[in-house]
Amino acid sequence: MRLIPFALLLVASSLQAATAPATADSAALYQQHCQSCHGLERLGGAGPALLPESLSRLKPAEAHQVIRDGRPASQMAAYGALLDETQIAGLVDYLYQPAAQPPTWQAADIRASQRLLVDPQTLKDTPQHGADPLNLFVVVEAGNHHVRILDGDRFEELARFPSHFALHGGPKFSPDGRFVYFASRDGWVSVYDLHNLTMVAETRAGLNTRNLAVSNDGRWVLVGNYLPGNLVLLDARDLSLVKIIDARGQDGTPSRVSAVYTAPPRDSFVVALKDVQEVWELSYAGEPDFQPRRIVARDFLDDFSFTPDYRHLLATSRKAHGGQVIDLDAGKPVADIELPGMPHLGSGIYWKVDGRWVFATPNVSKGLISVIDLQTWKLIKEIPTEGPGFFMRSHANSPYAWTDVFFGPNQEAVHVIDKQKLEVAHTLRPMPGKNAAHVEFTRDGKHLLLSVWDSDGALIVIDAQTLKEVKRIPMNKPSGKYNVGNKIEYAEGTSH
Ligand code: DHE
Repeated sequence: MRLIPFALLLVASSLQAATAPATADSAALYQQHCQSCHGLERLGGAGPALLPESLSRLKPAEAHQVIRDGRPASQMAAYGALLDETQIAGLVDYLYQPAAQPPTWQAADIRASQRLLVDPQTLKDTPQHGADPLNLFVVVEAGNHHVRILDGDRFEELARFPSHFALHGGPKFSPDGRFVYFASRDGWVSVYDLHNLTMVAETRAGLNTRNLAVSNDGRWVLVGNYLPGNLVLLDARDLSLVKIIDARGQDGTPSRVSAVYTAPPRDSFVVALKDVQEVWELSYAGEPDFQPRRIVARDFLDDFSFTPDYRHLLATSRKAHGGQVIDLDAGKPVADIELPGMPHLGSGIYWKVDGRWVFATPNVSKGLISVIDLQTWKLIKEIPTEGPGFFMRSHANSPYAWTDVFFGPNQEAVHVIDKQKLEVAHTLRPMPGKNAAHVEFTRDGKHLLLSVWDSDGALIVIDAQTLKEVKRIPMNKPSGKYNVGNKIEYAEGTSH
């Protein structure tokens, strides 16, 4: 998917907010009031990192308000009584400026950050909660930086615990579904034991992280970073550092890492680079050396999806005004797919129509779902929606694919698409006026959980056949939720 315009939108809107220029006083104010929580070099501590890279999603006007009024339900205090408006505006300007010395995060920093949070001897090897371990849901409650574990049969909560600030992307699971791995935007990687409902270990793998992947043999965690631009390989048992792999193109150009995924049938990690036109494949079969196999792409890559056999990957291409298809076996791009708007191929899903695989992708700039034939790479259908969308989900046992209307005035709507007719069959508005978004099915596909992204939002359980609401669990911006069984089986219709 080509995500730049959305990111640019955030940055562009942030540039419109007026700020007073930072002065020498601003740096001193930072040291006096902020440094103890946000770190000496703004790298983060008890509070999040405050580097420009970390703040790209927060408008300066919002930062100003948080400094003045504090942030509810967090340790961020209000400084309005201590600092005047000009001092706050100068401080905000200071935070959005690059650090005088480019920040570094090296092997010694990663090693020093690693913490074991439980004595492994005390952990039991069987589930201690009485629920079906393969039908648990891991729910990220973004509004208050917590995670909930739900029993996917009874939709009851088994555990709730605080996460690092701003988890992002899908958590990933060990092959047996026992351990779940989280990444925060500030680079913290944590592993949680779903049998014992306890956090096991954490390590800060970078300063600004994209996402992580877990190898299909459960031995390795690979973390993709924007800052520093690298891949960090961790031992999946305790998150100790194994190796740092600099992200550089074959001509030495440094790059950020857009995304990393595991490709189970290939026993490899596949990595998209953001600033050089290369895809990397790193095998973890046998005794791996994690040397990247480089595939030259036709364009820069952001997030991407695999075809069902993991032979091809589909990524957005601005040059092709749509998507590029890369053949991992042949090691080269094989097709361009012309698509309108800004397709979000990383969120696409596949299913069969008349025995042929199709791939459907939402579009972050146009109200439509593009459906592509995976044999011919041709666009076969455009399904109109009420506005641009972000996520898509289905299940092999469901006749429907679900997609949101994430952007624009109709963001309360969610479309239910008939997978065979390739048309919207139903449009639901689960909480009028509030953003209905991300969906995930139970392991058997009989129910689905839908997020309403609002501080006064909810996780809504829906019967996948009748589309009737079964249960509503109030939550503060539940972002993604992930079913253990679907994830470890890399099930059709869910994210991988
Ligand atoms: Fe995400 C997944 C990139 C903004 C919520 N998002 C991903 C992944 C990538 C990505 C590469 C896949 C990671 C994985 O699952 O391993 N996201 C980006 C961006 O580049 C972008 C547009 C801008 C940015 O600053 O990063 C972006 N993402 C957002 C949001 O604003 C969202 C809506 C709220 C948030 O939490 O920040 C958001 N992204 C999500 C979620 C997933 C995700 C919930 C997991 C989807 C899944 O079902 O697996």
